[in-house]
Amino acid sequence: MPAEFENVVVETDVLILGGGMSACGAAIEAAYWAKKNNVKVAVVDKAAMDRSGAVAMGLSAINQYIGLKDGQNSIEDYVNYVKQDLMGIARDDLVASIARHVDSSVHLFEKWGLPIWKDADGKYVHEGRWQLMINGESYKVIVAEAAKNALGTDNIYERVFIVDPIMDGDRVAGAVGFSTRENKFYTFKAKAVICGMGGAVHIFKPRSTGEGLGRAWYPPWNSGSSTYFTLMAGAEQTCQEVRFIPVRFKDAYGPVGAWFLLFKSRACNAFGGEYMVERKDELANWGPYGSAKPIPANLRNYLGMLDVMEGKGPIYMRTEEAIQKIANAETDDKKRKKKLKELEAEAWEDFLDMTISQALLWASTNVAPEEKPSEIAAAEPYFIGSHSGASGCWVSGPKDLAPDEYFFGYTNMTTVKGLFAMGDASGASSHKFSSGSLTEGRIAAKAAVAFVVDNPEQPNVDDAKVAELREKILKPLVLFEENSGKTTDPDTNPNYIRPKMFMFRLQKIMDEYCGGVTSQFITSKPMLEKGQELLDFLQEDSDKLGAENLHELMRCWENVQRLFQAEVHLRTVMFREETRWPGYYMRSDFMAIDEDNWKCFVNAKYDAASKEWEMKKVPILSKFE
Ligand code: SFD
Ligand code: AMP
Repeated sequence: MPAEFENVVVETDVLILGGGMSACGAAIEAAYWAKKNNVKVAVVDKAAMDRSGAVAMGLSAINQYIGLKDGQNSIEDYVNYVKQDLMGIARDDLVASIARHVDSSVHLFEKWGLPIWKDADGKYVHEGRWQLMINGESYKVIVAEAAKNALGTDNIYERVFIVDPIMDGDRVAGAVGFSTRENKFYTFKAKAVICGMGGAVHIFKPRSTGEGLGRAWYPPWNSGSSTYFTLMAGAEQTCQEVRFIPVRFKDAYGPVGAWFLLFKSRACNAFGGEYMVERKDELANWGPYGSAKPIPANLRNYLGMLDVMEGKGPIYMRTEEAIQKIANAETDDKKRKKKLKELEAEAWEDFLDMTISQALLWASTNVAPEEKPSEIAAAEPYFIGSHSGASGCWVSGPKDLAPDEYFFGYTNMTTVKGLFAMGDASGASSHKFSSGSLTEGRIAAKAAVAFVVDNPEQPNVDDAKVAELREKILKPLVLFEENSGKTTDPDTNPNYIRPKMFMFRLQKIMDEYCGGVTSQFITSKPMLEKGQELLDFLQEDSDKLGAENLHELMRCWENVQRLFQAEVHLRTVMFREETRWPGYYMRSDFMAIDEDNWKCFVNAKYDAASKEWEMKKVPILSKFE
């Protein structure tokens, strides 16, 4: 019960929220500048940094590497690529800010011990133009070790779940949360806070239900904490309509990048038709982006979806064809056999490094990728500012790259004084991936230390407000304790709702009304309005969440955070009256791109006191054009 909870107060200068890729980058950079400026730094992660966040299972590629030193590509090339891929909606200044530093982060990974594939000449092996192949099962362990060495474990708080910000007027003053293992309520007081609590998963009903429940492409433990925390602080959000729908190997969500780019595989429908070829005329309907190279991710999705809607599924990744084609390029029989073995090993390692369940599914369904194709499908929506989605905070660009309107003091600071965002938490700067997220963490941390040096006074922390937050956060334990004995089955009780049931309700609303898998990613104003009405009821019921133990308390708050991620998404989809990213979602009432009226960002803001939302259009400006 709450009375048994110890109050733990931590005072620091820079508080890093999250322990993932961006947070590790932030910790490393902050530690360096902190020593020079006598500034204290702390990291808080809901899990254990060695295996927390999206890279927990490892990865098989580093998806952002520019190759500046070798003159392979320029920063402008990358900026153009990202902008085209996002159908014209991206912040050039932010993308360039990361791109100009990302190579140095990749070189650090190698120095710390990450094996990056090399060819016979000692050059990195590319998966595609921007991607490098790695043996990345231990990627996160290696990066976390560097972060821990830089900061010292005394400054790292693991298994502490952050819920709300502490505010001093318009300035952030810290954060509150609770231990997921012990009865401890944490108050972190800080002069600057950097938010890197990842993206959001399980907002929409996943394809994997029942016995596969919980399996997702992106990590299920990233539950929208970044969006919730920054919304509650009053930070402006951007691109919250730009969800990411990844095409993945069906049911175990194995990524497709290595197959399309490294193995150069085709995807075909059940009748052998290749949608990227047969439907290429459709691309002309989508503005200047349909002729971009590569074709934007959402348009690639869309062409496949059209096949599925016409009943031409399943869609298959032609792994067998791709492997045989590469092996058959060897003229000598012995070499061909050797090559085949190598390719088989690479195919399995791709998943064993990154999405182990896909390898398990192959094994359990007798798939030999060199012999049999595998089904692929468009997955449920995810919120991820670092991949091919764009949702996150509206942050300041760097002074030298940002147009005046996009510069407000410190790089990567949100519209709230002292609050910074990075990785999945910062928006409109897609395609940063693991390497770019770590790089953005470095950039944000350097700026946050500068903010603390310029603003050395500790903002005021109102103890009464903290006590109020503590009561609110621990309330689900009280509701359960006081009421669970009143029914024979603790799952069915009129006085509280358990977090799992709450999550199912949220997912059903989003799936059916906001363009999830079962509605073929299609929605419209009337559907969204109905969805909003149902979300309002869910908002009311969120006050009645009940938790049996600490683990369920975390589940309760994860789902409140998901609810706010859902609402800001739904409202932004409703506000933008066009279909700009077919293949991510389609507005059946505005089934076309509208360059004249909607080639702009849509930004959203929440006022926690009045519970009111504000939506607005923001022009796309660039110093690059
Ligand atoms: O193949 C709280 N990603 C890929 N990146 C690449 O570079 N190459 C790939 O190959 C990529 N692919 C891929 C990727 C991810 C996944 C899951 C798969 C495949 C299967 C993307 C990157 O991983 C991603 O861009 C970065 O990791 C994003 O970094 P960041 O820092 O924004 O998020 P994080 O690493 O998930 O960390 C989040 C942290 O927050 C913590 N946290 N802490 C306290 N309180 C709370 N309430 C919290 N909520 C969350 C988490 O524990 C974590 O530490 S491929 O598909 O393209
Ligand atoms: P994925 O495995 O789908 O997450 O993709 C990994 C990387 O490859 C990302 O940078 C994608 O943008 C890119 N990618 C995946 N498929 C394709 C494709 N068909 N064409 C171009 N780039 C792709």
